Amino acid sequence: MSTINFSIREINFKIVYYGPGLSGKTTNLKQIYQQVPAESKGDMVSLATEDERTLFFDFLPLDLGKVNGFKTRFHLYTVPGQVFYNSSRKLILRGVDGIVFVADSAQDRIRANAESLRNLRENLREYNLRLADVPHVIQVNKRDLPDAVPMEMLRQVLSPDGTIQMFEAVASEFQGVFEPLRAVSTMVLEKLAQKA
Ligand SMILES: Nc1nc2c(ncn2[C@@H]2O[C@H](COP(=O)(O)OP(=O)(O)O)[C@@H](O)[C@H]2O)c(=O)[nH]1
Ligand SMILES: [Mg+2]
Repeated sequence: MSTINFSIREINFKIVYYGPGLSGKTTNLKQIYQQVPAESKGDMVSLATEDERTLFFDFLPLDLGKVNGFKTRFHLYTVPGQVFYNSSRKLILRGVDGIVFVADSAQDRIRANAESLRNLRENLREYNLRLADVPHVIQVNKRDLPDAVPMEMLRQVLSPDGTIQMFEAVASEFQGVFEPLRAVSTMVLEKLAQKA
């Protein structure tokens, strides 16, 4: 749910990077943080364990220019992927405007991807939302892996009806990082325009 502050002409959006553990969600935010000029970003906040795994979330505020005279501020969040952090994942979905689902191309993560997508749908239900209600795209990350599963197979698993836009990425090499963010941001803005 976007929040609009009319007095300072600013719209805030919440984008959540969701997906199984170690698929590259934090890497996306770090890469975005590095590429965006200082005046367009706030501090990136990571609450991580000693081995750098996301404990609660990573957070990055981004200013993505003006729309109809309103400053658009995007708040990017990631979730921890480990099974036992489901309460954190659920909490971070509160008020979500858009979702980038980061899938892992590794052969042995096919099930983890499917399970995480199922978990996303289940957690959204707690807010009376269906995935179809929330603008979302899939980033298929780690395309550089020698055992990367063919895109077509991942599509069968994650979007069998072909309705979800999918983007190939090597987030660690900064490939395919901005495309899914741009796509979901556009969808979020279009949805807002429809409501207005
Ligand atoms: N081979 C490869 N490794 C990646 C890629 N993106 C991220 N990684 C690595 O995957 C591991 C987990 O990444 P991280 O962003 O912490 O995953 P998260 O649990 O989803 O936040 C790290 O070692 C990253 O360097 C990629 O595109 N290709
Ligand atoms: Mg992480």
